[in-house]
Amino acid sequence: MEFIKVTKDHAPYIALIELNRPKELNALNLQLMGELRDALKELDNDDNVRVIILTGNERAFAAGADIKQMAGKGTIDMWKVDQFSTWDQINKTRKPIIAAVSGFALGGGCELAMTCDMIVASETAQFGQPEIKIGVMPGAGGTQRLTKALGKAKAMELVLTGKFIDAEEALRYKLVNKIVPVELYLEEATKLASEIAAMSPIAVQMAKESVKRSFEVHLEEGLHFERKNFYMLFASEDQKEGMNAFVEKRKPDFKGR
Ligand code: DAK
Repeated sequence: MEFIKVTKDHAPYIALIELNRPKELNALNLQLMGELRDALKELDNDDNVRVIILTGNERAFAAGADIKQMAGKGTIDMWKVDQFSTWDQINKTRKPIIAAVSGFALGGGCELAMTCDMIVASETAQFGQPEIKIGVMPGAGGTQRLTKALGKAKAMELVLTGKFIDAEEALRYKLVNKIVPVELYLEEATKLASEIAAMSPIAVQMAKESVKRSFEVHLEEGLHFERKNFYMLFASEDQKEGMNAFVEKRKPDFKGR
């Protein structure tokens, strides 16, 4: 891996993926995106990993797709490149992914953070979809996810002007879970990840799947999906452990079975 760094034992059951093209503000070139896809796939299959944190560095989470790599491309070049496999992989990763964002999260970088399940932001974080300023528009979910998070008026403003919003505004619009001082953003993301990692990983993954489903289907269908997952969890040892631990007034020890 040249452009990302993967630490599997960042904390118990928590893997850390760091985007690592600091000079280019973590601009997402094709190699980086391929590495990210492969790492997520591997971590999703690793029983010792329950939660994944995705981060950049203090200055930039990611300043978008690599404009220098895209500049000379034509439609067919863009179409031929298998870019969607990375976004598909993020979307289908069963384990929760927390984005720990500091500095710029722009264009594909903002889309990447929004595709994660939660965002812990440093007070220096800036979010935006500035593609309009370079003659294009968001292409990896920005018009959809930003609109769902911010509502039509604000999303339209950001997408059509390329303006950024700061961490405070992102929190107000419920784009991020919390804001913390810059020196604490990774620590806070790790705390949140650890809380989740202490739960049954099967229940966590089914709950994540159910919450995500609410974005895809109408209420009746979503409730039906949720109910099936709820019943399914009674086939797990973790359900017995969790409920017995409650009755016995002790801490549960979930095994992911
Ligand atoms: N691509 C390539 N290089 C970038 C970059 C980018 N997106 N962003 C920054 N850099 C490079 C700069 O060129 C500079 O490199 P050198 O000139 O030193 O070699 C270095 O990073 C530092 O940047 P600056 O000197 O510009 O730093 P400043 O602090 O002055 O400004 C900035 C920071 C973030 C405001 C500025 O760099 C900026 O505006 N960057 C571009 C932001 C942007 O427009 N992002 C959107 C890109 S388009 C899709 C998947 C993804 C996408 C679309 C489709 N499919 C799956 C279909 C995504 C598209 C995009 O994201």
